[in-house]
Amino acid sequence: MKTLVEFINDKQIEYPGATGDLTRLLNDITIAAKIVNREIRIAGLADINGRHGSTNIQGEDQQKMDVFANDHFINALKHGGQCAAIASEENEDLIIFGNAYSQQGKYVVAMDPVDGSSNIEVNVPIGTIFSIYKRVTPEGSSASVEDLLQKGRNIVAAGYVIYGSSTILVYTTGNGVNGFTYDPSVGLFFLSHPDMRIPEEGTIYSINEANYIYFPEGVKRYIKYCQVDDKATHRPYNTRYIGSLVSDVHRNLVRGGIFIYPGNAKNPTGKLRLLYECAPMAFIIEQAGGKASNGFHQILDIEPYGIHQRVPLFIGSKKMVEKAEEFMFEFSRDFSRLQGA
Ligand code: P6P
Repeated sequence: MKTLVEFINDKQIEYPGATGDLTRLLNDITIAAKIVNREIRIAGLADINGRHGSTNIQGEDQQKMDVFANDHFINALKHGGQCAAIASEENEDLIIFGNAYSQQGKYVVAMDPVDGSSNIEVNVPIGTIFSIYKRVTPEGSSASVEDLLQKGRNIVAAGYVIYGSSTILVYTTGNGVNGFTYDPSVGLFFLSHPDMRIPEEGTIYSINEANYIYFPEGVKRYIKYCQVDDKATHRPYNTRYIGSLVSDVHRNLVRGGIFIYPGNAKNPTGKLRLLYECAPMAFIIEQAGGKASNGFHQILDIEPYGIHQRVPLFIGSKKMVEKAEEFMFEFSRDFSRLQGA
């Protein structure tokens, strides 16, 4: 039963030039995740349910847990000294650490401290999403937004924590994907899902069909494709939609499937944020053998222009994403118009 700390340390040994800074940064994230997990597990008792009474840059009601988690992740990263700045869903502006200790940090972090937090009060699984980049500005100087506005291809490490029936941390440093289950009785994460690979095909499609009439034609055609009765291709597929990105993607990583949050007539760029939702999840899924795009271009190749930029997301089993992309290309005149291309 290898612990997460042992696993990270073993992996570090595989990198001769490693200094241990990334190891310490991953451990800082793990500490904050344990604190968040503790509160989520007793949310109904800890006065952590419901709205905080403020809104975030997205204009969304902040949940008490959003603020609690954001504070703890920022605190852990600030005092860890490896991180020079954070882009968080909960903060309009970049969080730049001004102390000299943090300014020496080699890395910056993009994070969604608690994704899907409104699900807490109905006891639906939620998650934390993070990605780590090497800063492009000189160590010792104050970090800046250019340190975060990097393509997902530049991600050094990415992961998520799913606070579900069990708490599992899934992460990659670009050399495969591994999952660790938290044992609260000893306060440790243990390797439970070694070398995770997403099936190339699946029979689950995950999309909020309430928005059907606003979808691009290519998405509508793909949904109808999923519903065709054809036993040879295991259709009709099953539809599953939890309304929690980490949960929907984790299920597909384990079982196979596709998750789609498309652009639509109301929101041409969709709802999900590139930097701290789509890119980290895309990095993880690609590392597990899957695919992630905006329907046309791979998520990891998209050059960000803003830390809260939104993009459409098609993510999951490689062949399923490619089939959806075929429909998008075939009917792209509609999507390009939506995208204002
Ligand atoms: P909708 C949760 O609010 C979230 O950001 C993701 O976790 C989830 O996939 C998506 O929004 C659900 O959005 O519009 O279907 O409720």
